[in-house]
Amino acid sequence: MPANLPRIYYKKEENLRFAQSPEEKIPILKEMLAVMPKHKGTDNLRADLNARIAKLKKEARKKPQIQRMDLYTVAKEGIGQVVLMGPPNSGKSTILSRLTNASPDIAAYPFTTQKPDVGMIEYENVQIQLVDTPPLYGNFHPAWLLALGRSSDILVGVINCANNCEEPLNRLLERFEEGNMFLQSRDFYRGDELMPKPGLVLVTSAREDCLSFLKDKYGERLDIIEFSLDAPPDPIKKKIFNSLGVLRIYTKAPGKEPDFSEPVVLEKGSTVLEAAYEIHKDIAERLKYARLWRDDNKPKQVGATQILQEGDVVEFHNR
Ligand SMILES: Nc1nc2c(ncn2[C@@H]2O[C@H](COP(=O)(O)OP(=O)(O)O)[C@@H](O)[C@H]2O)c(=O)[nH]1
Ligand SMILES: [Mg+2]
Repeated sequence: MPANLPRIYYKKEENLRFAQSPEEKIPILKEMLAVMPKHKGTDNLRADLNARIAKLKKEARKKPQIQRMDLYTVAKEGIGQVVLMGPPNSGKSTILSRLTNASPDIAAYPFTTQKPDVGMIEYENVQIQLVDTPPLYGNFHPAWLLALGRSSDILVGVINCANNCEEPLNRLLERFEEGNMFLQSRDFYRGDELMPKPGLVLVTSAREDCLSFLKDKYGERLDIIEFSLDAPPDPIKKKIFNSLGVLRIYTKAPGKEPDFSEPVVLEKGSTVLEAAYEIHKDIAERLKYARLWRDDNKPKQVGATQILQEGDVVEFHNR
């Protein structure tokens, strides 16, 4: 019997390739189990995944240094995890305090931030987790720092270009690459590089000529965005949301209005079936068709493979 797995399963399997420690791998394997339909065709695969999880748990217990790392893995919250990373005094903690309700220590000396600080960005009707980290500085960064970057949904490099324009960016990209993260913008993100990492770069204290130089030289591959304390934070929140590569849809029951305060958040390119899986496995397994409202047009009857767009309203109909 063929397994008939949803596409989201293969995406998670793909993420598994980049995970390096048991701490990174276990949650991904659990997510793969969660989206796997329950039937005879998946029995072997489920048993196999459970065995892999058990083995990884054993491995994690064996290594005491990994347990210490555990302290600083950050449980994901909201629609995505965004990790700020960069050299000392580049403005990471300032950015966390500007974009979220968190109040990290901010000071003009290095190593003010010793462990991850977490805040939530409120963007329209969703929340995005923002994580501030200790400095990535030569070889002096803690071992868990790069693992946190790899397991993030997007990585935001932070540099200060007050004294030097190109060098901080080059050094940061090199550090990331040493950690197996090839930072690139979501639009550029083609997945054909060995270890692509979607994200962006925030530049603090940059002169206008430096910013335009960096955008000219790196702009095709990377989103380079100015961060200034004087500017309103909303455009930066929007860029962060966009680089998550997700879309929001709204579900409704027949005869009722959709609740626009509670979006269902899906990866771009997701189908009606994947939306159903996101809500509940039963809805997905019993799906017959859906009604779709888009751009104020009349509702349309669509099937499971219909690709969804930002703002779609969907009504599921079961067998
Ligand atoms: N002029 C200016 N100073 C900033 C900016 N962002 C941060 N700073 C200052 O840079 C110093 C280091 O900031 P902090 O956020 O603690 O950097 P971190 O080490 O990367 O977390 C502090 O004195 C901040 O007030 C900015 O956009 N413009
Ligand atoms: Mg800091």
